[in-house]
Amino acid sequence: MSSAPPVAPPRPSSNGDVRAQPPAFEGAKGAIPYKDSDAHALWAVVSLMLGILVAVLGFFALMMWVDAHNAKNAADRAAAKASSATPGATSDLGALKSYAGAAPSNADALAAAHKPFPAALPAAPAGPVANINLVLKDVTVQIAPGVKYAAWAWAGGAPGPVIHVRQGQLVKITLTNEGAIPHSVDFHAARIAPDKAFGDVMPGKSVSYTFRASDPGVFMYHCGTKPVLMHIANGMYGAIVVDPKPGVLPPTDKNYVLVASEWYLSADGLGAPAQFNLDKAHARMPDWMTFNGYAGQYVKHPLTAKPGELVRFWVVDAGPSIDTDFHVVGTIFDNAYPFADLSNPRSALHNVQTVTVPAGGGGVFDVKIGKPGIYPFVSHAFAAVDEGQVGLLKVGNVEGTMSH
Ligand SMILES: [Cu+2]
Repeated sequence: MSSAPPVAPPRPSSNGDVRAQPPAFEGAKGAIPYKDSDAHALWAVVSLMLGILVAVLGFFALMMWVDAHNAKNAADRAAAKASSATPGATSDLGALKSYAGAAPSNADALAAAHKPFPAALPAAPAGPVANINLVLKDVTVQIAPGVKYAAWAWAGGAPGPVIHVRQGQLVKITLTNEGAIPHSVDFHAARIAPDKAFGDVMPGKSVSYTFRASDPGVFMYHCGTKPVLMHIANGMYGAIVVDPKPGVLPPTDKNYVLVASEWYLSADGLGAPAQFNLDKAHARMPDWMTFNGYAGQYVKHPLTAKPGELVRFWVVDAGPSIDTDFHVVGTIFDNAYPFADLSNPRSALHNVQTVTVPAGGGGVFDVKIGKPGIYPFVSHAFAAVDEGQVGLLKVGNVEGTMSH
């Protein structure tokens, strides 16, 4: 902004007249004589500019007030909403009742009597075609000592049978639905149009499809009928191991398959069987988390190895929604194949402690343990351990139980 010229204010003359004071620089040599009309023009310009400045500042001040006012209104509305909400509406999640850890008095004896799901990898069928027959069935299963659950699962319960094929085999799936409602089966090991192969099968019907097991690894299979969350949570999942070509992976002494999953219960299941609770499943608030469908079954019935043997864990996380952070207490993975990618074993990880197996994914882990002892395997997201996702690997002929 330009400054006003140094014009002295008018002052009375000796005779009382008021006249303009000459500019201070009037005496400067070569100065242009100052005129009244020039001063008026200058004042007009200055006044105009001051006016514009005031208007601009005023505009911004108004905008700031509007912003502040809007923010205050928004805060008031939020506060009013919070204070006017009903207790039930704000505490829905808090109102979900957990049945985690529910157990009858004879739980220990029941756990000892429980026949554990066979974790040992079965042999792959010989020949170019692997024929797989799967039967879906509504069955009541035990998911923890004394805890019954009305499952939609497989003829043998949940998870479904471990399927073992070799890379390159043609896999022929025959699915029979003995359940009360439509179901289907989605194989993650397949590269196939899902709308053709994974369609619903009506109760009492069977369907067959084939796929080439071209990708080695361990993969989930599951019912893909809507709502998928409910069908998986009810037990409709399993694992398929696709062996890579011989010589690709280090040879093993023991192979164990673990399918991690979580259970969402409508009741404790100690009397009548519990059923699926959708609110808990949406909140990802399981009551039980398991390896192979039953909480802590390999604590009472440990998996075994001899000192120095190479043990391979083939892990699938069936979810439906929570990852498994796989870890073996007391050792380090000699080889880890994240996401069960066995197509390029040179990209495997070595000497790592914990590897996440995502829901709907797999992982392959090798351990070679020299010192006899009891080595727990867990999801190291430790709420999962409290809810049952834990087992023991007993190395050598040792006594005792878990340290964790
Ligand atoms: Cu289903």
